[in-house]
This record gives sequence, C-alpha cells and structure tokens, in this order.
Amino acid sequence: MKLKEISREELFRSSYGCAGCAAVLAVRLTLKVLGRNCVCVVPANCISTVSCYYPQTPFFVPMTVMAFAATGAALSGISAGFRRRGREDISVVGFSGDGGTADIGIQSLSGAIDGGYKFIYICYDNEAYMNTGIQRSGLTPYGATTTTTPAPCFETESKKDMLRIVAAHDIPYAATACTSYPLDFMQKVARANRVNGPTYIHVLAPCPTGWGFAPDRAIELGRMAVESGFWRLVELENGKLRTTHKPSRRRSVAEYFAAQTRFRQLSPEQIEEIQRNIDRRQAAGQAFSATG
Ligand SMILES: Cc1ncc(C[n+]2csc(CCOP(=O)(O)OP(=O)(O)O)c2C)c(N)n1
Ligand code: SF4
Repeated sequence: MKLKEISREELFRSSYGCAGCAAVLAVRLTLKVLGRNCVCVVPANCISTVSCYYPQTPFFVPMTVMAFAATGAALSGISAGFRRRGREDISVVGFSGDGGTADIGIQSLSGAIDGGYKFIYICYDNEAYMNTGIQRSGLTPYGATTTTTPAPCFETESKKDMLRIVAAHDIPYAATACTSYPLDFMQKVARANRVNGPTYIHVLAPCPTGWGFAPDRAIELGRMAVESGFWRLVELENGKLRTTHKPSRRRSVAEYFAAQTRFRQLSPEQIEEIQRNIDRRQAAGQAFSATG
C-alpha cells in the first residue's frame, strides 16, 4: 500500500476519545483499509465507550458491542453466518483492548482461531484496562504503575507474549504494529484481509491519559517505543517470521520511559536492567517477543 492509495473516506470520525488517543487512530486507519464492506465487533473497552452516545456513533459501518469476553466467539459467529450466505467478501473485524484480549477474552480468541473462520482480530494495546480507570492487565509492561499497582509499587510481571500465543495455534497470519507507523500497520491490515482464515494484529496504541504524556505526543511516544527496541514491528505468515521495520536510529529505553509518568518510580539501575533485557533479546534474535 502506498500513501496515494489510502482512502480519504473517514469511516470512524468524531468520537469521544481523549485528545491524542491512538486507539481511536487504530480504528480509523483499519477502516480506511477495509472500507464500507465490513462489520465490526467491539467488546467493553474505550472504543465501545467513546462510540456509544445514542443516537450518535463515530462508526460509519455496522458495529456491534459485544460482551467483554466474547470478541473471538462473535467474530467466528458473524463470519460463519456470512459464509453460509456466500458473502465471504465482507470483512469481519474485532477491536479489543489488551485486557479484553490477553486476560478475559483469551479463551474466546483461542477457540476462534481454532475454528478457522475468516476474521481480523485487532488487539489495540494501551497496556492497561484504561476505560475503567487504568488497572493493570496481562499486557502492562514490567515497571509501569497503574491504579492497581500504584507507586512506589509497580508491575512486576512482563507482558504476555501474545504473538507467541497466537502463533502456537498455527494461525495463518499474525503481526505486531504501532499506530505511529501507519503505513506499516495498514499494510498488515490489508494482508490480513486477503487471508481466508483467522488473523491477528497486535497494535501498540499509546494512551496519553493512562501513560502520562501530553496528547500531542502520542505519535512520538510510539516511535520511541520502536526505536528503543521496547516494541518490535514483525509479521508472521504461514509460520515464517519477518521484521517489517528496522528503526534507523536507536534510542535508549531510559529516553522512552522519561517521556511518560508511569515509569518515573524506577531507579536508574532498574532501567538499566530493562535495557539489558531488551538488548539480550535482540542479540538472541528473539524477534518474536515484542515485549521488551
Ligand atoms: C465481564 C465484565 N467485567 C468487567 C467489565 C468492566 N469493564 C468494561 S471496559 C473494562 C476495561 C477494558 O480494558 P481493555 O480491554 O484493556 O480496553 P481499554 O479500556 O483499555 O480500551 C472493564 C474492566 C465488563 N464490562 N464486563
Ligand atoms: S483512556 Fe487512553 S485509550 Fe481510552 S480513550 Fe483515553 S486516550 Fe484513548
């Protein structure tokens, strides 16, 4: 996909998301690729919350709000219905947060991949349960504070490696992405849309409200995540993993952490330890792990 091929049509616009919300951007970019011929599933999360102010909605395509744990099941069911009617040209896409994906919805996602129906599951990862007040999720990174891991405490587990989890299902297509690299992300959505089976895209979506940075810095924060090696842009197609973007400049993870408030209780020694872990993973070629 080239810049000039991107649709000017906005199918998700004027939402009630916070200023600078990258989760909103993830939905907007996805719908630019899929166009009007799609149906969306959104469980309880920020996206459903900012979209459901009756009688208004920012979605200009059909969308259903689903129970928190049931995104995978809903995607399979809708896709099965379209298959039965011979309408496999319609894209079925889910937008689930990190809590809805890695914690409460994980068995539904697993079952859906196993079921083999055609859908795109997008996990927009803002690294906590943001909609209900920034609680820690299974994808909150080591070292971050949340309202359930408040300073001077912090999250002491690493992020679950969702890419490896979905890869273990022999999924035909999976990828990581970041909203700060829109072309890379949109290309992945386009590729997923061509697959006649289940697909999964895990997009890092910086959240000014939950991470503690100014709304005009969301793109910069995502770039820093990738340039510091904290987040990697990879793609897994039929079992083959490839890096889709190698940053031309390298930043330290200390720089990335300093740009937000949620890591500020970490000592320089703790940050150095995290940096060493990132470097070790990269040296070992562990591109699978987009966790830092
Ligand atoms: C079964 C159930 N438990 C709890 C909730 C309350 N709830 C609604 S949204 C939400 C947080 C969602 O977090 P995440 O999936 O990470 O998405 P985000 O809010 O960050 O966009 C929670 C706990 C719910 N709606 N249903
Ligand atoms: S809390 Fe974060 S993810 Fe939720 S709407 Fe606000 S900026 Fe977006």
